[in-house]
Amino acid sequence: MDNSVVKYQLQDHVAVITIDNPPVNALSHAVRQGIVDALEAATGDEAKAVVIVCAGKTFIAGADIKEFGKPPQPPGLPDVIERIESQNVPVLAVLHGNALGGGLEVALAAHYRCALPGTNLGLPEVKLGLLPGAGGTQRLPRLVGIKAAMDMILSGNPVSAERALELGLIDALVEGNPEAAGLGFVQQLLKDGAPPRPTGEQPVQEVPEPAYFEKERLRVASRFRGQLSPAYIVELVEKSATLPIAEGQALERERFIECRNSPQSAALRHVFFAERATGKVPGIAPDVVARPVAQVAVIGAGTMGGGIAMNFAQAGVPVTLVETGQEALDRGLGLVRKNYETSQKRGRFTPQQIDGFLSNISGTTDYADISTADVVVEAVFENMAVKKEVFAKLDAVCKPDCILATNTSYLDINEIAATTGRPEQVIGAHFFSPANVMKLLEVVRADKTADDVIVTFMKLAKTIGKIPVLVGVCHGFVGNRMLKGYARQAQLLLLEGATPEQVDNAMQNWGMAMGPLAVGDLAGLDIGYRSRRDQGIESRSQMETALPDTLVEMERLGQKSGAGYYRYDPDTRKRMADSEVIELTRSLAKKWDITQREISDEEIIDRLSLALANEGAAIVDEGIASRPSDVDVVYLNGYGFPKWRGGPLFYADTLGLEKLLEKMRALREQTGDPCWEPAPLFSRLIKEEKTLASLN
Ligand code: 3H9
Repeated sequence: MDNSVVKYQLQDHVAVITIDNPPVNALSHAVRQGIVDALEAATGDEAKAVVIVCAGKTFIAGADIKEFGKPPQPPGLPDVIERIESQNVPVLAVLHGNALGGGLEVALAAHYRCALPGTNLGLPEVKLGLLPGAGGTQRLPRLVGIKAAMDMILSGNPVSAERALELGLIDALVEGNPEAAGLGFVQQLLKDGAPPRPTGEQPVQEVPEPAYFEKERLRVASRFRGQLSPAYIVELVEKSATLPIAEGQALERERFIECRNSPQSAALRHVFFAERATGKVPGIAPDVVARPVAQVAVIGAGTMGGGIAMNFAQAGVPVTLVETGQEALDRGLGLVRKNYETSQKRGRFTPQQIDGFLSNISGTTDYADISTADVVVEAVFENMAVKKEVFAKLDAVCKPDCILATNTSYLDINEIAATTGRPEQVIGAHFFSPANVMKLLEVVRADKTADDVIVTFMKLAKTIGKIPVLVGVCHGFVGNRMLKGYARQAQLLLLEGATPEQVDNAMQNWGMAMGPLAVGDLAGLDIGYRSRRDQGIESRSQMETALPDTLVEMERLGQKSGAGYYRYDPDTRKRMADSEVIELTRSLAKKWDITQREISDEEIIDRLSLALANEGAAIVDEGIASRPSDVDVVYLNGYGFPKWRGGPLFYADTLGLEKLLEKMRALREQTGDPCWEPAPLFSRLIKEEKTLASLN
């Protein structure tokens, strides 16, 4: 037999099943059917053994995620797994690249496993709001023990082939071409008279005390707040020790289907594809290629500049930090070194790795030293005059085709570009703090930015491990523009009678990494204060910023001064509600003629989440973002929006656009605030009976 994605050959009485379904050999319906047919053929041919191997760069990377949400087509993966395990001759899986999810489950059902060095083996289903649905929770503990299996399935993180060998997950490491290596291994098995060895028939290794499972349950309840699949994973791994494989798998299947059909998994699957879609820029011809980037410079060795430089250094791209004076430069380089010392203490990098990174970073106070750089990222003080001055200098010293990027959070990049004689080489690169940690990078296309500059920067962003989202020029680009309305609602709610704790707790319980006021205290209230003064807004002249302006003038700057919206314990940094702030909101409410009232958590959640969705929809409509999913990616990766809610615009679809409009109209009625005028895109989509997702 042979179908287009699964090939079958008999070689020396060994059936070789080769899966060839690029790009990642996902277990699509055709692959599942192909495996079953090939096993049938192997039985018919009286093969002495079966080898399952993959063509291309990787073993099977999992079920085909695109098929979830569509009507299931038999054979399902559990049937395929069952068919593999019950084969009456030894079955060997030969792993290379990635053996993930359903891919690892195929390997677990095989009787023997070998892997090439460099293979990643894992069950990442939890990251998609799922649990392994084809025996993974039942077979992995049988091979590696409960604790190792629990860690792998709950974290979703893969282990290396070397670690897999230590754990007993594979039988051997093999070298060379996967098929040839597998055939060599299987011949040895045959010579040794190795029998079929169904994993499901083996007892579970190393079963811990009940207290261990109790601890895991508690850990999961706090770490995966609001999520469905992690608690089920603990249950299923625990049950693997006592239930026969068939019963364990039946329970796993039931739980898997519930998770697969949940809005959480739909959201996380959306995130998976959304994060991959950002790299596809509409309107740029496919023949536009990225320029090579061999040398980068970063202007400004402050916290941001240093963090940006670390990204390049870690990706092996030599980077020069530029400062105005030696003292500032030394301080900046010292900060980078200190950051690396912290990561070494945390076990993130080895001293050797850090030496390598540091050898990629040099410093200078002379712009002439960066004349050969291919890309320069400016990360100086957020002030138009200062930035213009830097760009004039860069224009004078940098080679003509050097890309000049600005790490502004708000400023008009067209204005910055116009100060140079090469506006087509100017682009925005809005990194998020801490720049060496945060994955998001808003790449800002100015009016004249050339297509190949965009393509180069998007590729460079991926090289340094970022998720780049291309956005257009406007105040605050995508993320900070949306943040404005969100933060404004938080302030208005305080004046209307909610406490900082109530607002933060409501949002955190809803899934946000932190509440808006706790974030303000962490970042420092003086940042917004200074920015408002820079924009010419008088202190306490606006209702929505009267409270933070007053707090800053009381020298309550947030965590760094021991008090902001909250008071902080000087030793433990534990936050405490502060009656002084509540009193202050009362007096400000009076001043602004606002009658305070009881506010429900539901209203807090609605007002903050709908403010995000409304601005996000306007951003899409104006073409500032290419698609709704790009807006989601920004908010998910830069602002702590819960991934299992899919992002502000996915959430809007989940709520239903009609319901969303109804809620916004009610808020308009209740508050009289024009901000609740729904973005026109919502009504258009409703009229066309479409969702925001239809624009992705
Ligand atoms: C599962 O297995 C459930 C079972 O337990 C039970 C079932 C009953 N399906 O990431 P890349 C596409 S759940 C469909 O850029 P890389 C991806 O969209 C699954 N498509 O490459 C992209 O398409 P495009 C458990 C998939 O080299 C292209 O492949 N498995 C799938 O940076 C390249 O992807 C996982 O969760 C898929 N499963 O990384 C693994 N995977 O070019 C998910 C990828 O059109 N996959 N695509 O944008 C990954 O983590 C990474 O893709 C991988 C490669 C590490 C494999």
